[in-house]
Amino acid sequence: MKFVSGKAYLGIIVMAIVLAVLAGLIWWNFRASRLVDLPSVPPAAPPAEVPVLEDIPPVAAPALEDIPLAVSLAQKLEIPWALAFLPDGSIVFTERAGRVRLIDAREGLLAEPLLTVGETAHRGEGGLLGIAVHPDFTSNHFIYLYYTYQGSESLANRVVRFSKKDNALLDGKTILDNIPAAANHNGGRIKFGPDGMLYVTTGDASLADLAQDRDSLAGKILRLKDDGTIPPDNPFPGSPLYSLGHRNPQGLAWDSQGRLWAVEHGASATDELNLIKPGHNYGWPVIRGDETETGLESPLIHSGQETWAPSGLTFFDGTLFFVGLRGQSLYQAVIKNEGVTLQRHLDRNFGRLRDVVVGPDNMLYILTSNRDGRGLPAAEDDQIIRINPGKL
Ligand SMILES: [Ca+2]
Repeated sequence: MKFVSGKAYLGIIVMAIVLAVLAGLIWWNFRASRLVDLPSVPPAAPPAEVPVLEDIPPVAAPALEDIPLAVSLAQKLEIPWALAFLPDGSIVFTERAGRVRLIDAREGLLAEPLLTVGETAHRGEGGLLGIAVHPDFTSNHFIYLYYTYQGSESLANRVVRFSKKDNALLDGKTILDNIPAAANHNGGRIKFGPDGMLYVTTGDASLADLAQDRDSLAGKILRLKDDGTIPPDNPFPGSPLYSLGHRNPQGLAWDSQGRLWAVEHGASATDELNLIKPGHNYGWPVIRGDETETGLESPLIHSGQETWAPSGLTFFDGTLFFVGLRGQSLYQAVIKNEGVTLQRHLDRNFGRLRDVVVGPDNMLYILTSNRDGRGLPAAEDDQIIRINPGKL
């Protein structure tokens, strides 16, 4: 067509304008919907409270005065019992009903447990208790648990080794079994020592005399290789026993000299802090408090008529820290040549406390135990709380 009438030309221009406006509207609508689709708040930053090991400068000099005394890292947990750090700064912890959970160094607390131990017998003080991370976790991915289960004839405790793969614990292998159990006095703390051996605390299972019986695993501190076999240099050849005469020890820690310390629940009071020597007998139920007897070790300090109900124990900056359930405090035991002085921190600030661990950031991590049937839980309980020891 050679000729376009003025009217038709005008029509084309109007059509072009309409199309352009429509295209603009569609583009604007597209842009608008993209904007609407973006998160209204920035993506959740990795929780600053959980440090990532590699992010910590080699000569870590945290400005302690800039870090609050207490930061809650996780809330509404169900009776957390023990926690341990993975090499990347993540935290693994147990909940007594049978769950192993993870606070990922970048993603925070995962809703799904790494593992639910279906056979956990969560009765009285029993249940899923201790957790330990193998010193060579980076290469073997081993995580160890201590838990109560219903055996064929009675309750028993066992230590089981798992392999962590992605966000699961797999391939459970029992490495120590038939530890006497009961509703009360199950021990349950497991930790690797500086010698690479796995140390296990057991309670007397409410049968006090078992603590003096060298053929019973009850009322002892045990020492095992990482596969559960007995180290050749144990004090009693062929036996996993490292020390005996314990009532209900639930805290283990090594000081800077490599010495092993333990705390245990006394009978109604006289809770104990002991320096553990291989093959020694810590006296339960023969002696208690200040009593002495040849061949038996008296505690370095005990709580007298008070009750600490001590559980987790850790060594930090030249002193021992342990937490108390009934005592509802973080206790600091300063060891000097002439003896031990005890200081009390966080007195009833967070209720009952079950474990304390030093993190890779030189902060203390504590677990509350207010939902264990003996506390007065707040809405946020139970919690994992990071404590700045510089502000105690
Ligand atoms: Ca004792």
